[in-house]
Amino acid sequence: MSNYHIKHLEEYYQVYRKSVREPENFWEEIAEEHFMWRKKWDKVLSWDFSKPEVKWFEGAQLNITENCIDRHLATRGDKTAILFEPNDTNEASEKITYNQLYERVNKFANVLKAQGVSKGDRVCIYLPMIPELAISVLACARIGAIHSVVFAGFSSTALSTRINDSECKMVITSDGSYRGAKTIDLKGIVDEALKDCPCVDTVLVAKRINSEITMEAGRDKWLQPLLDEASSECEAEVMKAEDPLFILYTSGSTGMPKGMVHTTAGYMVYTAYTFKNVFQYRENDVYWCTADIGWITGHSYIVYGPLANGATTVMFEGVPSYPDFGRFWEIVEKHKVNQFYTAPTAIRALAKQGTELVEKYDLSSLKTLGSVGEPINEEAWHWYNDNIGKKKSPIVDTWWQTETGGIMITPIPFVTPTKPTYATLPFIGIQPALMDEHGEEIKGNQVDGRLCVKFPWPSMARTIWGNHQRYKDTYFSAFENKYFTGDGALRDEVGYYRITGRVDDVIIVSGHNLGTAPIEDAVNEHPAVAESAIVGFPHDVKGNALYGYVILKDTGEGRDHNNVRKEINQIITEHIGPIAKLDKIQFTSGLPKTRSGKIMRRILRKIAHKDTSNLGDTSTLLNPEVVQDIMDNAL
Ligand code: 6R9
Repeated sequence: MSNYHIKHLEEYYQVYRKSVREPENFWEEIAEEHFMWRKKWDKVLSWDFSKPEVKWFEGAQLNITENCIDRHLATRGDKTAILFEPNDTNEASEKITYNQLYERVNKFANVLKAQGVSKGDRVCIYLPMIPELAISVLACARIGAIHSVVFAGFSSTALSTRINDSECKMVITSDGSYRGAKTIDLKGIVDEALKDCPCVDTVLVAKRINSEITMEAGRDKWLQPLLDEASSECEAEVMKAEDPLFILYTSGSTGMPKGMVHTTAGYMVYTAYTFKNVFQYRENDVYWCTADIGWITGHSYIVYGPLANGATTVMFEGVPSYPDFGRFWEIVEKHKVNQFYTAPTAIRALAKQGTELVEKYDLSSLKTLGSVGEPINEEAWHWYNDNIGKKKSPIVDTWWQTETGGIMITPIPFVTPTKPTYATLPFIGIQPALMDEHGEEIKGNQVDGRLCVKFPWPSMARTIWGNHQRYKDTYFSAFENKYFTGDGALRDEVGYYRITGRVDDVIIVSGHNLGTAPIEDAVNEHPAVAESAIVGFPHDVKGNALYGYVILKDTGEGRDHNNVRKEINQIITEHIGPIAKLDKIQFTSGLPKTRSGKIMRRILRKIAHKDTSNLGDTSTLLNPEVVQDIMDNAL
């Protein structure tokens, strides 16, 4: 079991050095010993960041579901694979064993085939956190269809944009979803989206809330009767290592969301290997990641990584505040959760509630705590460490991205000494670099710069669906021969990394990446709006909240500004989703612009941060007078 499971710091350094000196040998050994291949590779790695082109395990053949399910049946058939915890505390939790998962995935895969889906077709999955979500993801992978999961909190416009971009032929959804005390009409949102999606010919509908919905004849089909009739054996499609496994959209700084394409073999190897080490998962542990499968965290660390290790992975349908703010801890106690992985925004929201609801529950099963999605501030780190981990469960602050597929910079629990707010050390095989503004790598410690990666790793995204040029421009053009992350970072005196936040126009709100451009586009749709600029400002629960500067077409005299604010947020909700709503909207007569017409967001950001003592150089502005006016009326 060489190198697969790292248990002390010396070993980390030793394995890390090997992974950097002989990356191909290193990954070959991991791939060889821990996975099931239909055919082994001819070449471990070929790469060229100038194209960019990266291939891992070329020539290999496999099916990821055989690795996540079939191979466990002999030894773990009756072990719980997925532990489903419903929104409502009165509904029983459901344990799906590996045997049952095999059967359900195979049945679902046969339904997909019967409905005309075949290898390479794109299938959009728009489901709440119910077992069908994980099962449909795996069913696609079983037959080689490319899944594109869209988070079920996105609006109909956001959904149709994503469906059309990758020309999905099928949508899998449910009648509705539960979210705390509310129900959401998911099918209605799908119906609305599909008015603009000629590529979709079939909609499969899972029953969850038993609501009255309309079914369009010929297009919409109830899932359950089809599953009931399907065979529970479906031969796994033999996939090539570099065949696409899925598309997952992430926000860019401009316009259209980017459909990041992940491929099969490298993604599997890296997510499995990181899962094992970053969570120090041991057989019979119960692991829980609170993310939604609509995000990369859920893909890699609810579904693929855990199942590839034969783990028990919890899927929670609800929200941390329902029926009260003790829900997470109630679930930890109930299922004796050993590894708990969540986001700083959730920690801050829970910390606000005090510790009474924490103390009510027995959290002694916890061994490792994880954090992901945004920088974790010192206060939240300590609250998590003191009250949830009781100072004995290490916190793994894991930095990574949709684009990286798996965790990149992180402590290994019980191995790497942690340091609040630091993601600490690169994971095995990851070669980070900090770059200065002249494109030079900054060597040594106690430095900061733009975070890049200078060598390929197995789970990196290979392209943007339908737009390889954009992939190159976004990630491989800022710095020669390096992958640019869009984040800033510092490296301390011992070589630990701390991520300082985005250096582009992406704002992370409650852990969700939001591009400013699409929100501005939405705001500008309001008939009274002439122009707008969105920036982030610090928020004690969400991390960042959105501040909009809006110029109205007329002076706005006589208009009810609060009504306009409401309407703007309504439009944003329709176009993107409620997560992108603006917390503050300031009406202004102008926006600070450079002579080339670019909005100087740096100034707007400072004003939103209430940090106006040093606005920096404003002399290059076309309209410097507007700055004072904006400051005087800041919210
Ligand atoms: C996995 C995920 C990616 C962006 C990333 C960075 C921020 C994620 C972080 C973190 C500081 C951490 N981010 N984890 N920042 N510390 N531990 O979140 O993917 O949704 O694509 O977001 O999130 O800014 O660039 P994704």
